[in-house]
Amino acid sequence: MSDVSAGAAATAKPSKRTYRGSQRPTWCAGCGDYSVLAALDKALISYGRPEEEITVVSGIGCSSRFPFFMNTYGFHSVHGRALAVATGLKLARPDITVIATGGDGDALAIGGNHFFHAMRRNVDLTYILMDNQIYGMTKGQAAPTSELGMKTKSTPYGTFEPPVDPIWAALTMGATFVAQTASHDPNHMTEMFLLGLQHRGMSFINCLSPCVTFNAGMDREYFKAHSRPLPENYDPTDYEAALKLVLQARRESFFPLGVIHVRHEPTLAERIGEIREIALKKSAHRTSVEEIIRQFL
Ligand SMILES: Cc1ncc(C[n+]2csc(CCOP(=O)(O)OP(=O)(O)O)c2C)c(N)n1
Ligand code: SF4
Ligand SMILES: [Mg+2]
Repeated sequence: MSDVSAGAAATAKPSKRTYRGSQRPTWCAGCGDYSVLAALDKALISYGRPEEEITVVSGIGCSSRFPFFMNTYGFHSVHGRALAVATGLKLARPDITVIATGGDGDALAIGGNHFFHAMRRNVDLTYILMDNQIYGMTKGQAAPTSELGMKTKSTPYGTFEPPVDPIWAALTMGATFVAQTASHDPNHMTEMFLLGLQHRGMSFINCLSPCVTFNAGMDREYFKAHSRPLPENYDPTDYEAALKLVLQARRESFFPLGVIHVRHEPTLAERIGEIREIALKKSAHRTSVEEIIRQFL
């Protein structure tokens, strides 16, 4: 579990009503984000932490509306800054479970800087990226994950930049749990979210979640047809195998679904704790600030 105390303080057994907020989602009918919300809800029921020990942090976008629809604490922050806020929160309150949610634009365009550094810092967070390969909220501009040549409102003649692969980015920047799932498979999503919540360290879960309004070509059927489960003998602890898999997926144009990589390393909070200990010991033998000032007088 992410925290040893997880679940221990639960007063009542979580139910369908525990984590669901009273506000009904305002997404378009058929939006993939509905299934993501339902799957997160189920994963949290299995995880079993009381709702007041969980915070959902987001940036801006359709997918970033998540905190409104949850009965946990929530922080609807600034576009591209979900991971910065979530990192600060986790450092200040390492005892709580912090979940970050958002879209491909939020994570990889305006938030790209924060994405890379949160991955390499191994912050103990669960980050759910709803990848619809478009800017949904602003009505259909190209996103960093949009396919090369895709025509959108901002690219009427087709995109000319190769897409960012979120799995490759997370793996190479150091995330210690990397998974991919899809909103057409709710049970798989629930399983991935639960494993992500239980992992201690940065859990990155890319979730193929169609925008039926502004990227109708990449709908549920498209993602279904282009997804493949991982081979039976796949070992997610083998980092090189994970890199090879992602390269193969890119060559053969498929989305691998499952836990692509997992390993265990100290988290950011643990590393900072160790440094604090060393610094405190050293400072015990140091000259005081007043003494230094006196020397200059
Ligand atoms: C600083 C800033 N720049 C730009 C915007 C406009 N904006 C709002 S949401 C968004 C992109 C949303 O796309 P994505 O993150 O993929 O989320 P989706 O709506 O697709 O779920 C943009 C550019 C903003 N709100 N704030
Ligand atoms: S615009 Fe797209 S991403 Fe936004 S709610 Fe509608 S279908 Fe979902
Ligand atoms: Mg998007």
